[in-house]
Amino acid sequence: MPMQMGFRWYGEGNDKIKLSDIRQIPGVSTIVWALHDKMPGEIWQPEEIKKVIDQITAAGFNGEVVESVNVHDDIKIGLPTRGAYIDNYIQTIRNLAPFGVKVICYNFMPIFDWTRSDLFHPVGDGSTALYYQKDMIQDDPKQMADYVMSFTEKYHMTFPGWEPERMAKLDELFEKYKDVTKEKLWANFKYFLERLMPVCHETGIKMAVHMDDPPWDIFGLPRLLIDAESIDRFLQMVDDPYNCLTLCSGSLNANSSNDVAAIVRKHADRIAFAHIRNVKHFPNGDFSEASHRDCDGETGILDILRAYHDAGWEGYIRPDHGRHLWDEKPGNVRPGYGLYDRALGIMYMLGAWDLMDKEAEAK
Ligand SMILES: [Mn+2]
Repeated sequence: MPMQMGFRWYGEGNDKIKLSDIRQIPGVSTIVWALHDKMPGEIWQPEEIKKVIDQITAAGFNGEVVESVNVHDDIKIGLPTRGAYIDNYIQTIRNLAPFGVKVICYNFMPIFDWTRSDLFHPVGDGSTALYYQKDMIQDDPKQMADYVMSFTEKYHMTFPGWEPERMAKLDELFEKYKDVTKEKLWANFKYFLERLMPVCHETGIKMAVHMDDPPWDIFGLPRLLIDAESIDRFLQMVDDPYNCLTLCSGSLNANSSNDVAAIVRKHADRIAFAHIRNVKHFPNGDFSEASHRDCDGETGILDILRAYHDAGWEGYIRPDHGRHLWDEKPGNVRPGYGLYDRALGIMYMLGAWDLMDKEAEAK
């Protein structure tokens, strides 16, 4: 079985892109989905899951990858209440299994999910992309949260990991995390995974942690999955075939010294899900997201694809963020999740992959 191409879809009424649009992109087998109205810690109920899976399968896809089932802050902080939230997480895994789900993507980042200073930054060719201005994300978490949340208010759009209910309690959250050192966060992470592994074996669902984005501490909050060394530590910490990675090339390569292809070669068997995103770096430390074409950034997209191909890798893959093209602008597109650039990214990846297949056949 070759790699399986996926496309992230936010669900009916929550995404302007229709499943019938995605159907016209060659090679997509898997819709990467979630119940986006669920708060971290809530159980996903079978009837809610069924409703989305029915839409996905009716459109000719499978719904084998969920991104994300978010982890409640109390689990990351290690509060006594974590037990009940882990029980809920386990129940959600059990509820997803009968619907054919194979991989759950999640992250273990304190408070903030992905972080950017500009969601619609001009790339220079008329398109826009997510942008990280280093000096804007240093001191004041509220400024950044307010900026991201301003899109929520203006366009009636919520972002995963940026739930208004959580962001309203930012001070309280920072206070709760104040004693959570990096080592404590690692320990809480291990505790969580060790409780999940038996149910993963039982249900056949792999837990695939997303890399921290960007891969460094922000606002004094520790971040764990940032480089090759921390990935080694993570995989050894819970050395189980169901404890896997969502290897996000763009998250890791925000630090340009991270060699994503080398990580693929070392750990292909533990990568359940691949995100392909290209990053363009600037000398002052800022970076912009870029098209998937290798030469448009420094991430090494072709080397990464070759590493997966050489490994005979059979996991799920998707274009990660794309630029906003043509008529895609604030108000009609989810930042990073337009239709066009992600479709172009898929064609780029499939082009490279098909050629590698042909070369391998000819040998
Ligand atoms: Mn990603």
